[in-house]
Amino acid sequence: MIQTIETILVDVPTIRPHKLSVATMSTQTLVLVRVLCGDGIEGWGEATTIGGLNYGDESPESVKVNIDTHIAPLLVGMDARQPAKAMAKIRKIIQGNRFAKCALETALLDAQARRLGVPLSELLGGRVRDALPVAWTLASGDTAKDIAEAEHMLEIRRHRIFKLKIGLRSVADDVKHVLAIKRALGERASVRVDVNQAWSELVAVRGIAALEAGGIDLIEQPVKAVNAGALARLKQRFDVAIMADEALHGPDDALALARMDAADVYAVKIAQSGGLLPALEVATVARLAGVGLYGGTMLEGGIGTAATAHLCATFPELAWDTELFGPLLLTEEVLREPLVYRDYMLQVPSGPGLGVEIDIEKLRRMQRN
Ligand code: MUC
Ligand code: MG
Repeated sequence: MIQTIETILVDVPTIRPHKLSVATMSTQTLVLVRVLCGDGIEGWGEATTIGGLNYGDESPESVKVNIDTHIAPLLVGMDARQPAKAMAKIRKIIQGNRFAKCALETALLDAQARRLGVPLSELLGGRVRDALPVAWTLASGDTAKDIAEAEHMLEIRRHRIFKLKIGLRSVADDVKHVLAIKRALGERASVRVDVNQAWSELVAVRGIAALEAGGIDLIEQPVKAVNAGALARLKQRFDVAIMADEALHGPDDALALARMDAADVYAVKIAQSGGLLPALEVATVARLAGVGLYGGTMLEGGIGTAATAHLCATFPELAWDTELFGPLLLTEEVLREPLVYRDYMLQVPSGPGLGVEIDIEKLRRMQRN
C-alpha cells in the first residue's frame, strides 16, 4: 500500500551563474518526492524547473503544493505494487502538472524496481548500455571563461561535447561568441547551441546559416515552441541538425512534430514528457519516425538525473548523446555516493531501483522550512 507521500524543497547554489536566454540561475531548487510503502520499501522522485517559472508553467512550489494538496491524497491507500494503475488514475484525474507527475512516477517505479530487486532500467524494457556520453553547458556568459572551462573539461576527460546557451544578445554577438569557442576547441569537441526559443524565424535563418558555416553540430529550439511550422521550415532549409526541446511536452507533441517532419532530433526529458513512461513513448515515436534521440535535462540533481539515465540506457540508438550533467552544476550533493562521471560518460547505476541512496540526514539539514 502507498502509505505516505512527502515532498521536500531543497535550494542548492550552482557552482557559477548559469546564463540562459530565459533566466540566470544561481540556485537550483530540487523538489524531492519520497513515497513510503506498507511493505517498508521507499521510492524517490525529483522535479526541478529552470528559474522558477521562467522556463515553463510549473515552479518548484507549485509542484509541491499540487502534490501535497491534490495528487498525494488520490494515491495514498492504493496498491504500491501497481504503479501503472496508480499513474493511470492520476493522469485521468489531474490536468497538466507534468513535472509533478514525473516526480511521482519516478518514486513509484523506484520503489517497485527495489521491490523486484532490479535496476529501474529493467522496468522500462531493459538496458542496452551501461554508460552515457554527457555534454556540458558552457553558460558563464563570457567567451574567455567558457573556453577555459571547456579546456578544463577536456583535460580531465569529463566532457567533449559542449552546448552553448545563446539568444540573449544580438545574433552577431552570439555568432562571434560561439565561433570563437568552436575555433579554440576545433575537432577536439562537438559544439552545439541552445537558443531556448529566443529567435524569430527570420533571425534564425541568419543565425543558423552562420553557425552551420562555422562547424556547429546542432541547433536546439531556435524558435518559439508553438511555432512548429517555423521549426519544420528551418529543418528543411539547413543541413545542420535541428532539435526540438521546449516544443515537446510528451508523446502527443512527439507525434505531431513527426507528422510535420519538424525536427532532426528530439530532446527527451522525463519532466517535460510528464514521466518516465511517456518519455519512453516520445523516444518510440522518434525511433519510428527516424528522428534522432538526445537525453535532455531540466538540470535535475542526482535522483532525476539517475532516472533519466535509466531511461536512456534502454534506447537502442542514442545518436546525439545526453546532457545529464545536472548534479555537476550544483555545489551540494543529496546522494550518499555521487553519480560516477568518467571518460566523458555517466555510468548508469546498476543497483536496484534508481541505484542511488539519499543522504537523509543531510537532506533534513538542507531542506527549506
Ligand atoms: C534546456 O533548455 O535544454 C539543459 C541544459 C542546460 O544548460 O539547460 C537546460 C535546459
Ligand atoms: Mg534546451
